[in-house]
Amino acid sequence: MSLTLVVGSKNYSSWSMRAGVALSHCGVPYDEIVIPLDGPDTPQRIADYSRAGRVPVLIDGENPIWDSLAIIEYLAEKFPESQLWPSDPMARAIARSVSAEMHAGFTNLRTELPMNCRRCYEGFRISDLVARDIDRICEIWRETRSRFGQRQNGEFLFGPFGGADAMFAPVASRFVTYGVSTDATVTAYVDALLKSPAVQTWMDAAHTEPTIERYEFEI
Ligand SMILES: N[C@@H](CCC(=O)N[C@@H](CS)C(=O)NCC(=O)O)C(=O)O
Repeated sequence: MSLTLVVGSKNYSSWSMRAGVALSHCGVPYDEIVIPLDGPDTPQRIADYSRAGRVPVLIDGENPIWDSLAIIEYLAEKFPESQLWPSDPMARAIARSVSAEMHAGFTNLRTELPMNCRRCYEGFRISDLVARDIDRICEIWRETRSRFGQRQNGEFLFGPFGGADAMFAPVASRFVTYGVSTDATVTAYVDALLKSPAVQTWMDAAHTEPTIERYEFEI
């Protein structure tokens, strides 16, 4: 069966990044279709692959899977050797909980700090609502690092790179873009995540894409 991942512009599409990073981590062959997010035909091009009208979409053979977290779950089942979820049931449940929390929440951060992998906005003012999202994200990272990641001698939330890290990769990119400063534990995790091979591959591709003016802003 052939795998095809349909994503939006890599520099701006954070949901695409989550699926793309997870699939790249699996180390299996796949085709990729990148749909620029600003074209007049963007909705139609996306609709060709998903009636939900959103990217990412993973197509396995003839079958589309049209949501980032559902894609990560599918990859974890299809490629168990990739260890996208921890083997311990409680660690796995917590990895899924924090991934679901990311998927369903942090709306203020996602709205006010859009992903832009190749920009660094100096002096960006973080609103109180976004600061609340950032505090909760850092709390998740500190707790999972101390309870699971460090105990496993890994650099990531649950030890080795996994699905929860893929879900938070666009947040790590935003921390750099918007100059979010935190403590040593969080900084070390952000560094490790951004240096991980799957994230690097995504960011390198993002750097070569055309700019979409309406997603850029000056401060
Ligand atoms: N819950 C979905 C959200 C996907 C989503 O909102 N994707 C955006 C791009 S990041 C999209 O497809 N936008 C369509 C458009 O801009 O036309 C997921 O997790 O995959």
